[in-house]
Amino acid sequence: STPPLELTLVVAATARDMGIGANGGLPWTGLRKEMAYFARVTKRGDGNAVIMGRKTWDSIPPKFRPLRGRLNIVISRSFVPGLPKDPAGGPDASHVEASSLETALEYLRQRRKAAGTPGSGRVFVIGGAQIYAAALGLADARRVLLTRIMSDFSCDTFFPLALGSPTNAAAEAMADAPKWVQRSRAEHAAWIGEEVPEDVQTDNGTEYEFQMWERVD
Ligand code: FOL
Repeated sequence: STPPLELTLVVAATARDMGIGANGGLPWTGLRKEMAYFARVTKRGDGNAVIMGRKTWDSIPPKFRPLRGRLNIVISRSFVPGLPKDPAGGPDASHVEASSLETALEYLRQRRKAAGTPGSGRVFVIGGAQIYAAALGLADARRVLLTRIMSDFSCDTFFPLALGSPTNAAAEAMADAPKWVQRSRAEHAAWIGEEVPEDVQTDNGTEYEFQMWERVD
């Protein structure tokens, strides 16, 4: 049956300052095994959806767009307000356009009444900063699959939540701030449905580590 609509944010960010982007794209090139992890995890299971902002959509190479095997939902304030329409040819033909994260989620809630259709599986929020911030403001945001990039890159866009950094302790001490905890490698593996490597990964000379964080409240 259809799982509850909970949001999982997927992000790769620098360990030092949670940098996620530069000049309209990713700050790094050639993290091929990391990108393969992103693709596998967001595809696994049936009928998953990926929600992204318009700038992130524009940043994906056209040959990979829409992201295959997933219902792509793109958000822009310039899109027609109200409940999104399925594109001609059905919801897997290309992508669905929504004017806000809220209307995107309303659209998915409607679709999920019919099990076995695209959009009835897991829902991933894949950026960028504005869409992550909107998602983190909702109680539906339960989990962050964070790839922590150990090397430093110059960034102009940042993930709007400090996970596992000293500044987070201060944020968490504030009243009402949601608390985020890092899950074990075994819990992470069980949720994504594949083994999670224990050691630091290296692609193209860049070191990184796969983590899963969950909101506890
Ligand atoms: N999360 C993580 N962990 N890594 C990322 O690189 C990442 N990138 C975005 C959002 N969350 C992320 C946004 N940027 C593609 C390109 C850029 C992008 C997201 C996806 C993309 O082309 N994906 C293809 C794989 C292409 C390939 O195999 O090289 C896909 O099918 O998912």
